[in-house]
Amino acid sequence: MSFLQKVRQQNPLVHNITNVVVTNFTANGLLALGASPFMAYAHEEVADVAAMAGAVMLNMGTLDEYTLQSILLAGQSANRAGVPVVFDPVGAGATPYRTAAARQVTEQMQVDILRSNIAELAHVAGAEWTIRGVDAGAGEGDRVKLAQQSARQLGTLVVVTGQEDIVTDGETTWIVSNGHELLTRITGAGCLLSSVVAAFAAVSGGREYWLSAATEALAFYGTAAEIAAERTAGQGTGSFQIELINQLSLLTPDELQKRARIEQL
Ligand code: ATP
Ligand code: TZP
Ligand code: MG
Ligand code: MG
Repeated sequence: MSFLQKVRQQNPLVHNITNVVVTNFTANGLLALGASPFMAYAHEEVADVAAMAGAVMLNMGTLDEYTLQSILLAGQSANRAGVPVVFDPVGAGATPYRTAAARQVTEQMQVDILRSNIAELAHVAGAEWTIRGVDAGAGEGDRVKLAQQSARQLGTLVVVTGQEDIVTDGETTWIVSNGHELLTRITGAGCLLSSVVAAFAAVSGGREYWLSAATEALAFYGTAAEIAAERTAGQGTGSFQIELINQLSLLTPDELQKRARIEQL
């Protein structure tokens, strides 16, 4: 059975601490996929919610001190409960505050899967890369090597996205080439993807399957975007955004298998 089928069958609870821009889009995207979203931030409850979840997704898109504490409490509780933790360090490198916060997160909990663009990853790992706001800037360098080195250094599975996506634990590396340029024209495409990766990790069956679960999540999401772009050709980016949600609910495991573009390095 594919991980996609397992998500739809098991309806995993995904605890999200995310940003104010993408909260509704993320909840609807997870529901479309077949997962069960739960947004909870209060210091009084995040540890309880994280421990009962199938996976936790921590995102610092609109960070402040309260949310940073929520992230730390939730992540540490998930670690104690053996719940997989996905971290999306939105805007790491854009300001010293964000870079320091992202490093604090990786130091004070076990991040299991780090999902970001290449620039954010570089700043979390302390490598050089240019960044502009929350978008990846143009940068030179070998993305694959940087991802592999960072995975080893941070002791986490790294999922770096862009035109081509990289999934690596530092040893085994997969490249996923599904996706569509229109994903760069709507906000929250990366944030929702991080939550989708968390949903797949939740049903994966344990850490030895996270790499293949994340790889399938990327192919699934990219394929849904490709079909959404085909269905809304000639329309605006708003139609694409809605159709992406539709396709997250409609894409079948068979269609995914036919269209997935995955290769092992
Ligand atoms: P950024 O802030 O750099 O846009 P992000 O957090 O939004 O980063 P992306 O790298 O945009 O995350 O990844 C979100 C999704 O968009 C992934 O599925 C990725 O494969 C896809 N994607 C990003 N850029 C392209 C592109 N140029 N062509 C095709 N797919 C893309
Ligand atoms: N500003 C702060 S968080 C955010 C914006 C626009 C959303 C970023 O979402 P993504 O998925 O990284 O594009
Ligand atoms: Mg993007
Ligand atoms: Mg992002």
